[in-house]
Amino acid sequence: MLHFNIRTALTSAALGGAIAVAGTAATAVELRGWNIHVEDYPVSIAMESFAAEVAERTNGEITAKTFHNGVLGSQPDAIEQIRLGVIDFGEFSLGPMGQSIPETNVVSLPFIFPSIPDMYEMMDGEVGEAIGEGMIAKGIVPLGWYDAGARSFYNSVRPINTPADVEGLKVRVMSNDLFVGMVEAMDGNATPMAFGEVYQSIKTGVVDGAENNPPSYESTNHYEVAQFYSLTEHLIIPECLCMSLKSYEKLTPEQQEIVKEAGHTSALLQRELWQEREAASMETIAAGGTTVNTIEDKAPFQEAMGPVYDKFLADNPDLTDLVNLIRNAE
Ligand code: BDP
Repeated sequence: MLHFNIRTALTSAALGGAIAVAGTAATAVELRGWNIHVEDYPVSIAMESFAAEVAERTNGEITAKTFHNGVLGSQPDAIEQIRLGVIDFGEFSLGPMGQSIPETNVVSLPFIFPSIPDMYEMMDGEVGEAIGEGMIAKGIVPLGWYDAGARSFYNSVRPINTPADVEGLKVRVMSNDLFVGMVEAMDGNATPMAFGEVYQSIKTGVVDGAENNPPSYESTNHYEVAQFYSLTEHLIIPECLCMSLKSYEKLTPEQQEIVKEAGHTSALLQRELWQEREAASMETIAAGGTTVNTIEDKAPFQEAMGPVYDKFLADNPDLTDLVNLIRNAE
C-alpha cells in the first residue's frame, strides 16, 4: 500500500464524516498549498499533478493552488500553519516536523534506513502507518509519501572522509534538535537555519556548508558556493504530501476519497521524477566544478551517531519499538 490508511486512523480519532459533510457538498473550495521548492522540482511537478487530478475529478468543485518557492513562509512556520488550517496542504520533509510530531523523528535518526528501497517499503507499511497516526493526532493528514533521496554534507572548506573532518566546520541544519546533535556528535558547529537563507550564509561565510540531497544542493545553487560534496548519505528522510486535518474535515467523504487517491497517484509520479532529477543534478554538479567524494567506509560515521540514538531513546522511550521496527527489519 502506497499511502497511509487514513480512514482507520480518522475513525480512531473519532472524527467520522458527520461534521465534515454538513453543508459543504455544493460549495466550491479553493485549497492553498505550501511548497518550498522551485517550479521544475519533482515535488512541485507532482503537486501540480495532484491539483489537476483533484480539480478534474471533482468537476472543479475543489481547486488546489500551490505556492512554490517558499513564498508562504519557512518550513517550520508552514508546519504550524497547516496544523491550524491556515494553509490547506503542503509538501514537507519529515525532518522539521519532528519538533512538533515526535513520531516523525524516528526517520530523522541518522543511518536508520539501510537503503532508499527499504525506506519506501517501510513507509508503505507499518512504519508509515505509525508515523501517519502521530501526524493525524497533531492535525496533519498524510496523503502520500514522497522521496527525497539521501542527504550528504557539502562545504566550502574540505572534503569529508571521516567524522573527524567535520570537526570545527559550521554546518547549517534543518530546524530540529536531532540534527544539531548529529553534527555536534562529530564536533562540528550546527546552525539551524531556514532553507532560503543557506545560499547567502555560505557565500558570506556565516556557515561553511550544509547537508542535502543532490536535487536540493543543485536547485538552490548551493553547489556554486560550497564545492566539496561528500556522499555520507547520513539521512534518508521521507517527505509527505499532506493536508490540514481542519481542511480535510470540511470535505465530503467523496471528496476526501478523491484527495487521498490523487495524493497516492502524485506520490508515484514524484518517485519516478525523483530518480531522473537526481541523476541530472549529479551531472550539473559535476559540470559546475564540484569535487564529489564517496565514502568507502561509513561505519565510523554510524558509530559516531551512538550518542544521538542514546539521547533520543532516553528522551522518547515510547518510540523505542518504532525505532527497533526499522532497525531490525530484514
Ligand atoms: C530539502 C527538502 C526541504 C527542506 C530542505 C532543507 O526537500 O523540504 O526544507 O531540504 O534542507 O531536501 O531545509
